[in-house]
Amino acid sequence: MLIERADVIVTSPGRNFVTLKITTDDGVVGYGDGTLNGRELAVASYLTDHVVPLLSGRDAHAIEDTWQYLYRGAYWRRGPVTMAAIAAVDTALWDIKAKVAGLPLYQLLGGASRERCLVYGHASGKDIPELFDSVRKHLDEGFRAIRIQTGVPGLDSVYGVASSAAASVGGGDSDDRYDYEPARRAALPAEETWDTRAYLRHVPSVFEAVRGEFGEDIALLHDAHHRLTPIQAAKLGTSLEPYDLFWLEDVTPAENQEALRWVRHHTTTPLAIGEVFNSIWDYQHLIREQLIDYVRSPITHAGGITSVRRIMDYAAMYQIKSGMHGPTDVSPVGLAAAVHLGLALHNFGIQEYMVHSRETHDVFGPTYEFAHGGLRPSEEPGLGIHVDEELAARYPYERAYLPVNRLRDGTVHDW
Ligand code: KDG
Ligand code: MG
Repeated sequence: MLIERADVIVTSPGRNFVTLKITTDDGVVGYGDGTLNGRELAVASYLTDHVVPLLSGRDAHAIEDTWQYLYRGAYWRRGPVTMAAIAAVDTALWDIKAKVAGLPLYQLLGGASRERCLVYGHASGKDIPELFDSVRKHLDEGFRAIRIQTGVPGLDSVYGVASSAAASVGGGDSDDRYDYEPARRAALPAEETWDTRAYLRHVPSVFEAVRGEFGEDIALLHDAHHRLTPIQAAKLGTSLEPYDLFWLEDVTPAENQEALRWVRHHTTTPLAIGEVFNSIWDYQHLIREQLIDYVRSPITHAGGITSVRRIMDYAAMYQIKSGMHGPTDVSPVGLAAAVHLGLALHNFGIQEYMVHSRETHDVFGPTYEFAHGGLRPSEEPGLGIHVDEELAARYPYERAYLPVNRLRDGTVHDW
């Protein structure tokens, strides 16, 4: 079975997505996600100009060989653009293999290790009452694990805080959907102002309030979004210990693996990192020295199912679990792949689930199902994705950027 053609689909049903569609000579179609938020067209060009011309005539079943061919063959290894492009090809080929086998993809990855994948939703509010409403909505919709982000007194806009926290999480009929979409459609990125001391003072009181209101049972998570130094991160981890977090995410900028050693030596709050990593090498020391508890890489940004599986097998040797990134900028194709892999992995931990908008659902037609606080893929062969290409074409690409962050004195800071 040979690859006959590959087509790049760029669509923007509410936000931008890059999807690769591979078609074999006997007409089997597979899809892969290569969306890189705010830099989508770089991946689209990498695929169209440099990868698609290499694919036709290749054995569609030779997934590992194609992965190595694209990774080693480019000479220029790693990087978010390259690895998102490889992920799109890899995922599409797994979709095809599973369709040909007549099996849902998770069966090819070893079969189900559990009933469904526990997910966490995003609750947020500019203040405590709004946050509580958002937590209640999530609990009503069946979430058992919830990420908590709030406004910080004195700061106008803070990462992770939705504009409309009280509305439906996404499954309901309200048009006024609960939404936190950081990439804004505009000619220039929005600029936000940041104050680390104000943040560090405020966050423990938020978790104290949430535990006081909702009790000890819900799994609570928090994302520091790369903004702290190791010693600030250690202080935050220590101050949150009484509230028993499921994890504290991205406490320091991700490039320096050493930073996590300092954090780790000070706090027993579990640590998650890696949504901006794209290679197993980014985890080399973190995993071997057991400096983290959860691996955040999604299939979409780390080279596909083939390479995330490799990272997770390495992590399994050190009792480290998966916690794949699942914001709305990972498309339903990427989320479906994550849920198939998550169902099969022995060291699955949790899956992020930031519900996509209705327009996005209509374009991609995912068949995974949310119930009892978890996601489960459908039993149909492949990934269980049905892209409506005519509908996709009605949503042309619109330039959008993630925000830029500045300290009060104007210095650019990590966003
Ligand atoms: O594109 C950037 C978002 O995916 C990121 O800001 C979301 O940190 C994020 C998360 O944990 O979902
Ligand atoms: Mg994050």
